[in-house]
Amino acid sequence: MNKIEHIGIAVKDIKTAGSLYEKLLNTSVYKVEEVASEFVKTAFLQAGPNKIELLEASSLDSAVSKFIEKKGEGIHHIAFEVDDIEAEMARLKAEGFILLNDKPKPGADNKLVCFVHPKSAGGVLVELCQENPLTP
Ligand code: CMX
Repeated sequence: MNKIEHIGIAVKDIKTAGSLYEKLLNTSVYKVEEVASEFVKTAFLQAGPNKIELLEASSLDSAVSKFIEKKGEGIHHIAFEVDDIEAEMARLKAEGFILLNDKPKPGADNKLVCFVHPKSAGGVLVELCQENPLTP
């Protein structure tokens, strides 16, 4: 695995949280994107080399909605950049980690992603991210 690609933060309202994080990080939201397949609205901020993804649930069925209901707003996942997501998924599976999808799936910000269940990863929801070669 390479660097941390981003940190995902669950928020109740992406506009309110966007303003808060813009002040906190002294930068601007540079991209807002709805990921229909994950039932989330996302907003991205860059602070130096660090990327933050704000996540608002767009449906009560969303993983983010359940997370906020149980734990409140806060850090939801850590995403690591990988060069070869299928190889990394095979490696983690062989090591006994529980993958939440069998194949890489399209995620926000032109990435192919796979999530690792927090129960198998020390209580942290981990995301693998690879640039999606099919998108510009
Ligand atoms: N971080 C740490 N622990 C988490 C968690 C998170 N983000 N989300 C849930 N958990 C915990 C729950 O609190 C629960 O703990 P306890 O058993 O101790 O109470 C445990 O994980 C298991 O929960 P579960 O009932 O099996 O499953 P949930 O319905 O809570 O779903 C998860 C958890 C991880 C399977 C689900 O959130 C998921 O599939 N996530 C991957 C997809 C996703 O998060 N999409 C949104 C982001 C998309 C994007 O970044 O673009």
